[in-house]
Parts: sequence; structure tokens; C-alpha cells
Amino acid sequence: MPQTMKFFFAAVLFLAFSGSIGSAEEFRAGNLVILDPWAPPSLGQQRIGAVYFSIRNQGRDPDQLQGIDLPDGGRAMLHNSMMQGGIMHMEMMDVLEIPAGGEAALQPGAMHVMLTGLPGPLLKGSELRLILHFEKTGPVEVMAAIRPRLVNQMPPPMHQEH
Ligand SMILES: [Cu+2]
Repeated sequence: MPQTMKFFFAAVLFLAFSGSIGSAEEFRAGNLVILDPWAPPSLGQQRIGAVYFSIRNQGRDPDQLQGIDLPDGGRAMLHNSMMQGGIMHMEMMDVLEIPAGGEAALQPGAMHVMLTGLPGPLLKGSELRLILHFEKTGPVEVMAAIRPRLVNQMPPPMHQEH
């Protein structure tokens, strides 16, 4: 194997490994656990972005994510992505239901928090502060890690959509 190829594979292995042991943070409030909030770094100087995380509800009652604030500037909205006629299309969501004893997942190619009007680009290695407003649990502050998507966070195949 040529030396450059060896280096390439070593780098890929390192990325895959470091990704899997990366500190996936969780934030707890009441019956909710917000798992691994993250956002990909901005492309160039873009002031838009997307945040992903899962919300687990350990309670006996459903809860609802009703809005998101960015205390450090910009606007955040709940969006859903879907394929329509071969084109990725996004639409606003008013609320996100988190079923009792269940989980709601935001991930690339599906539901996400859309960021617009950011004060600056999202830089790899930094963090973005968000306040999630839940109907029952109230406001919850989380920090999203700015990092490239992991191999296991690629968009799911369409047949997995419910
Ligand atoms: Cu969007």
C-alpha cells in the first residue's frame, strides 16, 4: 500500500474513533434528557446553520418543545426537511411532541433547529448556547458542540421515515 494511502486510512480510522469517544453531552431538566446537542460548522462566512439533538422524556406525561431562543444572537426555528419531487424542502414546525416515556430525534435530513441571522459563523470546536422552551418543563439551557457530523449521523434512508 502506498504511504499516502496508509496515511489516509489512518486518518479516517482516527476520525471514526475520536468521533465515537467524543464527549456526547447530555442536559437534564425535570423528566427530560437532551442528548448530544451539536451543529456542523458554518460554510465560510455563512450566518445560518442547523442544530441537532435528541430529547428523551422519562416522565408519564407528554411534553412539547414550543420554541427556541439564541441568547447570543440570531433566530432559531423548528424545521422539518423532506424530499419533494427530488428536491429537499423545509417547512416550519410549530411544536415538537415528546411522547411520555419516548424520544424525539432531530437529525440531518429530517427535523432540525434552523438558525438564521447568527452574529458570526459557527466555528469548529466552539459552542452555541440555546434555550429550549418546553410546555411543562419550562426553559432549558443547552450548549451545542460545533463539530462535523459523525459517520453515524448521516441522513437516514427514506424507508425509515414513519
Ligand atoms: Cu431548516
